[in-house]
Amino acid sequence: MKKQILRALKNNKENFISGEELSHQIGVTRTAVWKHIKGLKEDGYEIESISRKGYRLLKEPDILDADILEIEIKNRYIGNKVIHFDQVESTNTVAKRMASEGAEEGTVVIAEEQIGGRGRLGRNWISPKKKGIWMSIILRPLIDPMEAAKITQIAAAAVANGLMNITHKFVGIKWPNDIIINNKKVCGILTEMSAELNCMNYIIVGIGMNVNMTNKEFPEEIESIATSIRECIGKEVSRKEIIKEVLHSFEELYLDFIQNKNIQKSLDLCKDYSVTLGKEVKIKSQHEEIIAYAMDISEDGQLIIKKSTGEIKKVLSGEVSVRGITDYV
Ligand code: BTX
Repeated sequence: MKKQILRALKNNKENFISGEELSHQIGVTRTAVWKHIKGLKEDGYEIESISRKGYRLLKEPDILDADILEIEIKNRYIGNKVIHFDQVESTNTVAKRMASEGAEEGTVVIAEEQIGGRGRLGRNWISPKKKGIWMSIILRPLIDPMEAAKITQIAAAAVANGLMNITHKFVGIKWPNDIIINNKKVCGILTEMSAELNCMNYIIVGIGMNVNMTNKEFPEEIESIATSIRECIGKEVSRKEIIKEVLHSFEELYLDFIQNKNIQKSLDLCKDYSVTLGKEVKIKSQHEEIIAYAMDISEDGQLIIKKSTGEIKKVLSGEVSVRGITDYV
């Protein structure tokens, strides 16, 4: 009911809508309308009420309400269903469980706080309460598991694109999964999958983005390598607006890949935004550490490097640090 009232207020943002009209539209008494308006005000919505005129929505709070996000994310698939938690271990873990229980493609799991947020290779991802966007998207693409790396590239392109639209600052992609502003990490992407030999069950794309924390609020272990959108543009930003931009961009690029088999748009964005290409990189794998020159990103999302011996090689994953970016060690 609250959702319907909010939808009506949002559709009428500039104007007043009378209690009578609301009760008529939604099919409840005027007292019920009044109670729900009261509830919305308690949730932080600023609603002007004037007798004989009705109600008018003035300002919305930056809360991540699943109902509201479902109304406002105007995508075909991605974000049509949003599941919101106050606190989880990891949204990727929750999303994996839901995907294995049959959750539909495009479902987005989002949390205010993660107490066991994960990065790659078992590293942790710091995810303080209400300060960032900690979300996971469930996908069911009919692709070969070997192609999973492309999904990370699509996500990186979507995040960079979405953030550029919001910040109007230079946003960089450090291949394959970090988004960088001012040489520091503002967002990380963790892609996980469940697959059989040559068929994909599901993919989870986890996106962790520092939004409204100040530099001082980062714990010591990451304060020199991490930044937030707020630090970058000098004011608090609506997490909801960022989510909408990023998911919108993601859907466009993902559908182009799934329906038209076209990854080119995403790859072009990854190359345009890249802070890796044309730089000296250090690649650490289990057995070796290579210093090389980053030349290009291949069709399948791999990094093409040139070693000092002249040998050209493709790198699928591994630890890549880029000279000039603060975590170059
Ligand atoms: P990564 O392995 O590339 O980066 C992890 C490293 O990044 C850590 O070891 C630490 O040095 C640094 N780090 C940790 N927290 C932060 C932070 N908040 N900001 C900047 N740097 C940090 C990157 O892995 C992939 C991260 C994905 C996170 C999302 S959140 C939603 C979803 N759920 C989940 O558990 N993980 C994903």
